[in-house]
Amino acid sequence: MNEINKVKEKIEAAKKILLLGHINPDGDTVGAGLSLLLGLEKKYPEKKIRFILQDKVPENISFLEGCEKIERIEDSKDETYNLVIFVDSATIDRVGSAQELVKDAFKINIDHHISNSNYGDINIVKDISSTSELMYSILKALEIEVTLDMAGAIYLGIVNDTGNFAHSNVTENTFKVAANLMELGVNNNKIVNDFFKSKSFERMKVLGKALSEMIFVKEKKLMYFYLPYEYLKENGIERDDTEGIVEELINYSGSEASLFLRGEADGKIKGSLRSKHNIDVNKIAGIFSGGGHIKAAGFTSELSADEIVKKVVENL
Ligand SMILES: [Mn+2]
Repeated sequence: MNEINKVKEKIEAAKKILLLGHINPDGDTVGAGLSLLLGLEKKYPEKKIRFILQDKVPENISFLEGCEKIERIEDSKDETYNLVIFVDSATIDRVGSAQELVKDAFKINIDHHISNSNYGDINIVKDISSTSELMYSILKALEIEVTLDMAGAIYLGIVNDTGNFAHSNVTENTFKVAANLMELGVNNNKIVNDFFKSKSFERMKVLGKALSEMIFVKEKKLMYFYLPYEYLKENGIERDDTEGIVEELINYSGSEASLFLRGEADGKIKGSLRSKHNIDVNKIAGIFSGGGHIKAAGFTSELSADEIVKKVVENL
């Protein structure tokens, strides 16, 4: 990793460093950003370092030690930074309104999405399970000691993006990193319970709705479900409550791909795609200017749900 020396130089030269992750933060963006925040704070106590997200950290992630240090965009409008480090964000747009804090700062882009546009002045983009797994090796390379709080954050990030070590993105290195984190004292059972087995009532109900109303397109082995915004609003369903629906849709033995569509307040539709074996859903998300990974991708579209389904079916 040649870039790492440049990264180190930039960190050492900067007085004020801003870390940014994506909108609707998940365990990986929080895990990668939080572990880096805690590590940098410890190694460079004289520097001002902040980790800012547009949106709130979901309940089932906020048990992580140090999570209270993560700030929201509205607390921090007027600051300027020498260095901005993006984590788990395939494009600059993914950080949402936090973009306005970037200004002329030097940009480091740390990510694992194959669709990453290499928007940084330095890009460390690797095809690996999670940005958190990547962050572990970056912290090591920066000679930052990984402590238990950082280890917990990284572990959760890996669990998030690998579906608890079940997806095809898991490699030998993923297990090696996980083993190292457990050596540091990570309680895997507690993290997995706090993260997965802490769903809200609304979340369980909306999952039930999805499972009873999902539609299967037999010719293309596609299982899909559309949740209109009105339903979300009327039933007090938060965005986090629909997490995981797309993964449930692909559990059907007959499906090779799944699509979950959710209406947004602005009238657009957010789409999530999953693939079981060989279908490249990154490509399909690309039709709607989205992206992600071969087996998991997403997009936002102004088309109607019917039009989106039609296009997806045509391209499968
Ligand atoms: Mn990720």
